Amino acid sequence: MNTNSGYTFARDQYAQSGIDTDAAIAQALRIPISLHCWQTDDNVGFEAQSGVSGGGILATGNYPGRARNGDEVRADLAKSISLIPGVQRVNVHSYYADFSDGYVNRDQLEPKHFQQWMDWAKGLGISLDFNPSFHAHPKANDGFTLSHQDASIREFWIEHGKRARKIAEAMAESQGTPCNNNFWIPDGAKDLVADSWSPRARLIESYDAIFADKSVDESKCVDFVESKLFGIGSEEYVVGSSEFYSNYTLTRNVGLCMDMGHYHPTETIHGKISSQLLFRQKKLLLHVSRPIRWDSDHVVIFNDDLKNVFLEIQRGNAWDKMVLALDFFDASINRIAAYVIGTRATRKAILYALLDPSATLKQYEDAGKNSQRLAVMEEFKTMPFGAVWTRLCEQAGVPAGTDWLAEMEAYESANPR
Ligand code: RNT
Ligand code: ZN
Repeated sequence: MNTNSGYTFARDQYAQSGIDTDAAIAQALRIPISLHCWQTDDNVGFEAQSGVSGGGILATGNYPGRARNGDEVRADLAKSISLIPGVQRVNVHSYYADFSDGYVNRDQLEPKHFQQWMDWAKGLGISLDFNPSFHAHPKANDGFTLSHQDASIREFWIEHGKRARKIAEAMAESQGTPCNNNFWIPDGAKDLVADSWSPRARLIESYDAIFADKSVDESKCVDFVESKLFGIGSEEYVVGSSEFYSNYTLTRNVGLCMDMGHYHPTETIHGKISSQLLFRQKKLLLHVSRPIRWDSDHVVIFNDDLKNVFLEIQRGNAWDKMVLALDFFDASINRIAAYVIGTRATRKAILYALLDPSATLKQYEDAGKNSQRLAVMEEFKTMPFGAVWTRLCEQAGVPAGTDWLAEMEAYESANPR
């Protein structure tokens, strides 16, 4: 299909509003998106020894093709990345460590357990991000980790957090770009608690102990902590709430992670971004996700919630203050498809935002011309955006439209699991 004429028309249409589509494509391709390794294998990881799963998160569905080992996880990620335009990173969780020299518990992990990941990333020309893992482990069975009432359990998890920072630092050194290191803990309770205070007080102490290690170079290991409202088994009470982490990160100068699925079921996050960023020096990490009812992790699609997040970033000129990572898992569809659909939707929403007539809207607003502002916002929804997206894919050398489906199907047939 010759899409050139479509693009020429689109470029002219946008140019009439002063928008440079070529520049928007170039910028959209440069913005890194971190692909979460845990979609490949439905969050199972490589710790067969621990014998537990879940712990606050759960991938549902029985579609075949789950990756069963490190090689399959990495092959699936590489295949997915080949079908997605732009700069991608890969986000590794600590339960995806390489145990070929023998299993070690999470308080014993070292950079060498992730050497395979670092070598692989180098070969692919991409960078890694990291996550200590506080779920799916016997010492998380009570539903509490860093905020547990038992000091020995807290100590175990504090040590894990400290080691994760060293691993992230090693990744940064290996790849020559900072490694974003995200802490999410499942701590909370299914039902009413009598004391919501003490776990939070202990959580402050535990994080302070983890971040007290000043030998870690914070320009290499960039730490974030992720809030949540409720989870499976923590429906009533979550220790690390949004308010908790907002205040913790501000007073400690640690990065905040906002997951789009971690708020009330009808609550969206775009309106929160400026309120957060205006108070901080550190970047904001976004877990791009799609909440549906009780689930926070459906495959991301190009919907209003997603568009509004990136429009907000564009209108505040805040691209440099954001770190973008994906967080969804669906075991009911092909795992490559999940990545390709979700990541392409994310990059599509980035491009969409970069084509926004932000300057015009602001001029109207400053002049009190709110009818004009609304009219232009509305008109832009039907601009020939699809042709610009197609051009972006072609420029990046990845299949445009749904042409990637044939490659996914061929890969699926060639790799029966
Ligand atoms: C869980 C958090 C967290 C996890 C990953 C696996 O609710 O969103 O980010 O999904 O760390
Ligand atoms: Zn998340």
